[in-house]
Amino acid sequence: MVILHTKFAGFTRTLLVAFLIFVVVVFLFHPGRFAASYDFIDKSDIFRHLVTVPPPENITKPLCPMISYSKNSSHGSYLLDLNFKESEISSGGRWEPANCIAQHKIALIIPYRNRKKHLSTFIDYIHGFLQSQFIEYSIYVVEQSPKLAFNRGLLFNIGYTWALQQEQIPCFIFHDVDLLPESLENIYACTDMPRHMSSSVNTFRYNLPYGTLFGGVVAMLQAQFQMINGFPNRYFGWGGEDDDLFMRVINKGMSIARFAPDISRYYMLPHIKESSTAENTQQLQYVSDYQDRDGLNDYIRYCSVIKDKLFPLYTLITADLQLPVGYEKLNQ
Ligand SMILES: [Mn+2]
Repeated sequence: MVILHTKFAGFTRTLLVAFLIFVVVVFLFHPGRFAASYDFIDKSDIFRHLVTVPPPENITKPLCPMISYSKNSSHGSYLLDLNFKESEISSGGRWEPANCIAQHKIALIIPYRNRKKHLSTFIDYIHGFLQSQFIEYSIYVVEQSPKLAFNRGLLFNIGYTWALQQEQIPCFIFHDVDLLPESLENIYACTDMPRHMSSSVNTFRYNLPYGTLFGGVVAMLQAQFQMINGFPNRYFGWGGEDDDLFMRVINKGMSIARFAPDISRYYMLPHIKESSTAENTQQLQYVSDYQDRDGLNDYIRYCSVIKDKLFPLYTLITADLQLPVGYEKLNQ
């Protein structure tokens, strides 16, 4: 009896240990472990927050249909199979629906260097995506010359200003070249608050790593972008400029909007992850000091030559950058 009891106890202990190991493993690898839960606009409220283009006075065509949001959306878990006809796209990557009046008009701004494969994959995908949503759009790729470290924020400021010189655009989408939207419910349009569109990315197991993340894909109205003085120009190298942008929005009394996680899904084209630059992280504590003088209103000091070239599927803006006088003293 005693022997039996000990054997039984040993077995229970083994079971218990196995169970505890199981719990720990589940805890460590659970997809939600690093998730920051976030507020988002309820599907039934999205139309109330979207900012549409007012239709022209005498309309000859019907307005394009809006996306219908179903309660249980069957979101794509991977990339969509979409098509477009190159012959229907105007030189420089412009398009508008032929048979209806678009309710959204955007410019897509994409900072770029050395990612040829990503660029062609992105461009081929996004035309079909935007056309399925009946968006009137133009695509601007802003390429930085090789000599200085990559400056994502500065390239956005350059692309924004250049696009506005070509045409009147109410809504801008600032887009990384390696992110592909997975759901057609993720409408490429602006909301009454600056909008973070890429809150569920596959490389983060479709979770938001931290609540103030404002990188990847962001949509802003012209007025919102002007109000925050655009992106900062001083961030060379990887990281920081997106957190700076978030603080700019908050400093001006706005907040950010997001859509539900199942709508905001993105697939990131594979690349080696870079690590953030120490100077970039340090600058973040001074954003409110320099926000009004570092941004849209002084980016030109960083530019020597800017030119554009119209390709069939996009406009390429090439920017030759320089460090402005006094740049070394910025952080002293
Ligand atoms: Mn990336």
